[in-house]
Amino acid sequence: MELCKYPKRENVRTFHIEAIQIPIVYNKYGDYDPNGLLYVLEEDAERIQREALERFEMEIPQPYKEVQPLIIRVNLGDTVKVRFRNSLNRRLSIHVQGLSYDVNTSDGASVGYNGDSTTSGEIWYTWYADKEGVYLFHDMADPRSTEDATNIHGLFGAVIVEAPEAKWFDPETGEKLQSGLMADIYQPGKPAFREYSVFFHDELEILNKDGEQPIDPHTGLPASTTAISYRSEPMRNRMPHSHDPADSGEDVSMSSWVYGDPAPPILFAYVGDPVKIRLLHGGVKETHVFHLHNHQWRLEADNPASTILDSITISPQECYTLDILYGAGSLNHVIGDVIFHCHLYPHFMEGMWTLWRIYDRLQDGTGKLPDGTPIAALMPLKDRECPPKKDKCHPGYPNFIEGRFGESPLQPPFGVRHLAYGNRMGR
Ligand SMILES: [Cu+2]
Repeated sequence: MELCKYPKRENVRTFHIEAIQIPIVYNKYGDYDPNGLLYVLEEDAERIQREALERFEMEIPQPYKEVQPLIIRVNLGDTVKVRFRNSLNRRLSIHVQGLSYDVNTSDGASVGYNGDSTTSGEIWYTWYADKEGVYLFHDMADPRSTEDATNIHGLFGAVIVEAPEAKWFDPETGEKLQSGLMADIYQPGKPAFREYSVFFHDELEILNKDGEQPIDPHTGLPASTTAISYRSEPMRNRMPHSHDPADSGEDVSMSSWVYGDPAPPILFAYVGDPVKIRLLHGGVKETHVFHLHNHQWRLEADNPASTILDSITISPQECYTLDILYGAGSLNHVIGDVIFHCHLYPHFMEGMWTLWRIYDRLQDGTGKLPDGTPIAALMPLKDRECPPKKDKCHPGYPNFIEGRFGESPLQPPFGVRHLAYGNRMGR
């Protein structure tokens, strides 16, 4: 057979995407955007709308887990075909940044003498996945930054180009994954890794549970809200429980023992798991500084001489892949909750922070957090040693800490001892 006729794998991947409009609830305190917009896969559209509206109608509106920025994954070398259906009462599009496409048919924009590839109905886009990495997409039919436009309300997502032959699975169930912020990625010849997508976005249109503009309790002035992946945990909802200055320290105000878990998606791993964070700025307003505690990465992942970072400035519409050195828990094999946040403190206070939770024992879905919330199962990566099971003497994080929900957190056992105060384990 002539080499040029040698059969090759059919490498076209097709996605059917819609845009839906629903109120997006940003946290358990009922803060919400009444005019939320998001891209979803067509097969999920009806379920997501129904479930999200049901929770929105509760006495205090509650978030629905699957309301999240759309992430689709493809392999390097794939041709990506997207059928975009728009049933909303405005022109919309999908414009991808960084992948190749024909500007006349697949730009998702209406620019100069180029063809208009925005739509009021249905359109097909073709993109070429010619480089590994993470690529933001968003609506370019209305590129304005105002509340009348689409970006502020969440109309963005991303395509991740994985290694050739890589496959992706649900970290909770181990099943094949169609879309989702978090995935376990298996690739030939290299270790499997946890993949976490983290979208920063800002200057949202937010009302509180009573349908009013949220007010900063310290200034009495209107409070802004910043977000990670359609969720936000502003400090105005986590007021100190007493006037004791110790109750307003960071170790209390950020603690899940005192207030429960923050709203933005928590990242889960077993200690030592290889990890890539796909960091994106979905918004169009402000620059942020992504800062991750206790871990570092190289600015250029494949360059051993490259600068080592634990913070990176990210401007609107930028994307980075952070290949975390030494994996979850870093060199000191830390277990527990590791915070990440915008390092501009007003943004941090307005909600832009959450946790990376690193377990030491197998989580099979039967555990409970101190506030009673079930702990979701986490599939161990199959090419690593399975984490040990819990037993009576080794309940695993977070259950080995003798904390009580609603009370100030304690030091971990045999952790930092304070002679004056001690801790309950030490007494
Ligand atoms: Cu910021």
